[in-house]
Amino acid sequence: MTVIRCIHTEDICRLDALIRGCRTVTVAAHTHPDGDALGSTAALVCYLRNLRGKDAAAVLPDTPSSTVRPIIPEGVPFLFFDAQPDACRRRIAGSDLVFLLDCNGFSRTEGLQESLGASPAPKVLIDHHLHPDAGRFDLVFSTPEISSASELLYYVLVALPDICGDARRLPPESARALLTGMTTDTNNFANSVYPSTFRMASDLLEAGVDRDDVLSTLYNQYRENRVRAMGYLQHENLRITPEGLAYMIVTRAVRERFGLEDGETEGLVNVPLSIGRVKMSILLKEEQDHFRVSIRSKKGWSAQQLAASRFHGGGHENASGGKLFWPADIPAPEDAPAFLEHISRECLS
Ligand SMILES: [Mn+2]
Repeated sequence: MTVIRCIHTEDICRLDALIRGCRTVTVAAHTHPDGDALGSTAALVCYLRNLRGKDAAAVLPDTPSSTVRPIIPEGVPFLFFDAQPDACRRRIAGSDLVFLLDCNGFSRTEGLQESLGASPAPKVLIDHHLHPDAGRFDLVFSTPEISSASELLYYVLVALPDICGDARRLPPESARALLTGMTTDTNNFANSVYPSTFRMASDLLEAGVDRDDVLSTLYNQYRENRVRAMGYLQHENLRITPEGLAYMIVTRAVRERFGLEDGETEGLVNVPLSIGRVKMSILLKEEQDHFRVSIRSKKGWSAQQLAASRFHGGGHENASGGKLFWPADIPAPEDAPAFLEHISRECLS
């Protein structure tokens, strides 16, 4: 069986004891949930409900976009803070075990932060981002040397005595959600793939997960507008600096023109990296008083450092995110291109 270095037998025993001793479980993840956040939370909730008989529910800071929402299996309880703040607060207050997945600390759970921090329940972190806020948790499974939170959760679940290394014992909904989460975070086996990632995938296919159906759910259900907007942004909006920084800015006007929904630009930031001379790619999305920033970099250039030093953010070495505020960081949204050109000269030459 694959051994993931951050998974220790004594921690698995403690986790098993925590699960045995609890009744009501909250499984939380980061804001703007992506496929990995949804896949991993859905997988854990299904495991806890179907195999351990617990009253488990996922509680997320905000409603997922329509592109990733189909990842949630039917009938699995999910609560979203932006839609039902009181239900989320009650759920967290009434839980005697709390998990945080795909997220290195409570600070990335926005509206949930206060309730999660105030909960006296034991807390378990299962995550693959850098710099885990380990001091706030009773039990931590964390490593950046893995594809996704879904993969790490897979190896935690199969180490538990009731699964005992046999993926076929996982509830089918959990198995499918784990493969789905890993597929989205690796961009369908394109980045952050480790030997353990392929092993997990083979195990899950052997356990009966229908990968064609997973891929169809993820990549063949887009709206026509999204495809047209992607074409427009790459043709009309993409700029590449002499130093090799590619950037695109999804303004409110672009969003309105194509009727773009939150989440529909997911993956677009990766596209410019296919150009030989591009070292880093940045996508800005205009919000109320800031841009949401996604950064991807090629090997040798750190998206993580740029996100931390210029965009109040972080993440992974080659895939990070953050925010760019006005008037604090730039005078007005129109000044974003000049700001990016400046960063390019400073950081990439
Ligand atoms: Mn992830």
